[in-house]
Amino acid sequence: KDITIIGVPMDLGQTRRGVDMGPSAIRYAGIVERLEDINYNVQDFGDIEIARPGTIEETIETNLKNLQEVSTASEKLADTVSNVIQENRFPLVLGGDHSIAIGSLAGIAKHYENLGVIWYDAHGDLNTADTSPSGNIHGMPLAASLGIGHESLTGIGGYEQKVKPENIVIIGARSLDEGEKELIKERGIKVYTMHEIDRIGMTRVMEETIEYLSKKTDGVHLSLDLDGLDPLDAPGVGTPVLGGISYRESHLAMEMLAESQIITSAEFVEVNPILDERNKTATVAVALMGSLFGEKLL
Ligand code: DIR
Ligand code: MN
Ligand code: MN
Ligand code: MN
Repeated sequence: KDITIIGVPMDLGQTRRGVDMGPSAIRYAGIVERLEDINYNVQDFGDIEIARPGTIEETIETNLKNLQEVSTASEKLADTVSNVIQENRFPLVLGGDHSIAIGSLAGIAKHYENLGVIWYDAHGDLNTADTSPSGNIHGMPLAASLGIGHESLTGIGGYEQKVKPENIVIIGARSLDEGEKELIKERGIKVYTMHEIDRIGMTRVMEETIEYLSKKTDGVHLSLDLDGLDPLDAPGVGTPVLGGISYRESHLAMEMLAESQIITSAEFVEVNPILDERNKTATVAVALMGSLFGEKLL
């Protein structure tokens, strides 16, 4: 399938500057060439325009940081992603912080009856204004996509629920806030924490995930936060957490997804070149995208 790359230079969903340069860093690491080398037709849409903080008048009383700017950008991204799917192309979204998943999912989910989501992340991103310890919207996109949280986030695209809890699989979790743990139990969201990955291995985690989702979904979105990986392999992220998924395990996961052919859209987020070591994290992201799209050694 033909691929359209959409850059989202968003850094307003959290407080460390530099993640807005993620799309540039990933392009510089050679994503277009990498996908063309395995015979895809690749179109680079360029970047979604993001307002600078404070340039949109705040009309809402809230503890959520940069809510209006994030919400405005999310609507733009949702429209763009939706158009790409309409053109029968695969949307590959490059972040930017993880708040952009709100817009991606809003644009994607309306094209499916039962969208599945793989959330590859150290975190659950299941906070709301009430449970968030930080007020950072990048800790909320999965909750917002379930229809839980501030209506300026849940209402993007003109509808509330983008994904059903039983169609979500979180992989790599090792830092969850209390409210997120409650939501996971209450809604029955499937989670493979680092404990399960260590215990049963990435092979079985992916076999089970693919089996679980392919039975009941008609499309699967991969939302990959680079902080799902161990900071030794992906140091250029804003909220690193020790004890993460390795580079090798992540390649295996992407290769198994490629074989399964269940992935219908994807985003790679939280690459922050200012916090990185010689663009290592963007390079890892590009290598993982290569595997996701079927690159093989032999
Ligand atoms: C934390 C951190 N749970 C929060 N979340 C992050 O601020 O809500 N998500 N870093 O990727
Ligand atoms: Mn995240
Ligand atoms: Mn994360
Ligand atoms: Mn994050």
